[in-house]
Amino acid sequence: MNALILVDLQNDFTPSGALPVPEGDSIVPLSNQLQQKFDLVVATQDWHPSDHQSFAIQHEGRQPGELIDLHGIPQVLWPVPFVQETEEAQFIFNLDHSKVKRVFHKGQNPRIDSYSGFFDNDHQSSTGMGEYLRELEDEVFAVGLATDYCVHFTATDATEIEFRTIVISDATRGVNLQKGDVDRALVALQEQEVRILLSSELPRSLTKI
Ligand code: VGL
Repeated sequence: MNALILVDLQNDFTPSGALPVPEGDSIVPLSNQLQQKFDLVVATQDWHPSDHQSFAIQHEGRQPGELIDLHGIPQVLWPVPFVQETEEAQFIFNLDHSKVKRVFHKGQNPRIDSYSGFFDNDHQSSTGMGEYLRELEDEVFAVGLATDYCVHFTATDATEIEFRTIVISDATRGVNLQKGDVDRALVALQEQEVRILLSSELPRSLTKI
């Protein structure tokens, strides 16, 4: 059986958001369409407290895009995206979420980021998504934002905890803070035995993939 994970399809990634991803909102219609093929659809949302330490503004003299050591873990500093309960943290307005069975919030601990939908970046706390999916499915597909951060980390963790993992690459878009980040993320995923497919390569029935 298979599940689709919609990764962080949230307003702050759209062109008017705090962390616009080039063409971030363009994948919403495809993400809507793909949901129809799946037995189960779940979603993740970044859900930061307003003083989250991944925000550059929390570190005097620092700018978004800089890399720091945050309690022993490398951390890119960001503007102020995905503050919990705000409109900017909600699903992108035209995302159909009527099939979404569960939404897993991440990044709620102000001291540590959570790019993955499964665990915080130190792998100490789980969102519960792995346990939830494990009871129901053994194969997971990921779409969403951003290819080079949350999709990458979510798919890496999925394969590490032994789901068969597929990223549908045309239903993702990346930040590309450094040119080539998206391509490097996709290569790294393949090296971790994550399959990268285009939506056009998906069979009509997903049970045989
Ligand atoms: C993300 C950068 C910062 C993501 C979240 O969802 O991919 N990227 N925060």
